[in-house]
Amino acid sequence: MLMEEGVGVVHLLAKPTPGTDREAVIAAVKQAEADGCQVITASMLGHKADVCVMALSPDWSVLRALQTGLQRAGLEVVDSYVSITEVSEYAKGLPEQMLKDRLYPNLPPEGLPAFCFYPMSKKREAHANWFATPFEDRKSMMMEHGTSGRKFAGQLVQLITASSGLDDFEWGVTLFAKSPEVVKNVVYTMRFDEASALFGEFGDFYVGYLDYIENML
Ligand code: 76R
Repeated sequence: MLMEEGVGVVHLLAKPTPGTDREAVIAAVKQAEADGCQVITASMLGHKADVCVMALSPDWSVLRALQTGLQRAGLEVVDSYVSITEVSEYAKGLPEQMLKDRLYPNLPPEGLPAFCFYPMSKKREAHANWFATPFEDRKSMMMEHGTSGRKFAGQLVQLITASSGLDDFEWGVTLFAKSPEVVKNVVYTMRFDEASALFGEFGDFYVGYLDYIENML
C-alpha cells in the first residue's frame, strides 16, 4: 500500500530470543533497504527493549515485510509505533526544502548518536484542551516551543511523525542527539514551554544509541 505523500514510519522495539537467527535478522534489514526503505537501528538501554528498528518507506507493504522478516528471524517485538511523516500545520510557511525534509527525511543525521523515542499527545481536558484552543494561540505556543528547541541547534534533530488514527498517541517523537545529556536537557527545557507544560501527555520513553544491527545480536 503506497502513501500519497510522505512516508510511513514504524518503530519496532524488540528483544532477541534464544532462537534468534542473527543472519536472518541482518538479511531482513538488508532486504528492506534493497526495497528502498530507510532503516535506522539502535541499541537500547533498560528492560523495555534491547533493539529499536525504525523504518521509513512510502510503501507500507515494505514495512510489513521487514516486520515479518524480523519476527520470523526470532526477534520478539515487545512494543511498536506506527506513524507517518507530515508538515506540521504550524510549519507550513517554512522554505520549500525544509518542507521536503519533513516529508522525506534523510536519516540518521550525522554526529548525533544518542537515540530517543516516545509518543505524545496534547490534552483534551476541560481546563486544558489543545484542540479547542484557537489556532493563533496554538501557533504562538508552538513558536515558543520552536524557539526553545532552536537553542539546541547542532546538538539535536527532532523528527515528529503524526499518528492520529494510526496509533495510541497523536505524534511519535524521535530524537537524534549529541549525547544522552542533550536528550535530557531538551526534554526538561520543553517541560516549561506552555505547549508541553499545560498540554503534553507522554507515553513510554525509549533511549539508546545508534548502532549496526550486526553489533546487537
Ligand atoms: O519544524 C520546525 O522546525 C518548526 C518549528 C517546530 C515545530 C512546528 C519545532 C521545533 N517542533 C514543531 C512541532 Mn518540536 N519537539 C517536540 C518534542 O518532550 C516534549 O515536551 C515535546 C517533544 C521535542 C523534544 C521537540 C524538539 N514538536 C512539534 C510537534 C507537532 C505539533 C503539532 O503539529 O501540533 C510536536 C508534538 C513536537 C514535539 N522541536 C523543534 C524540537 C526542537 C529541538 C525544535 C527546533 C528544531 C530545529 O532547530 O530545527
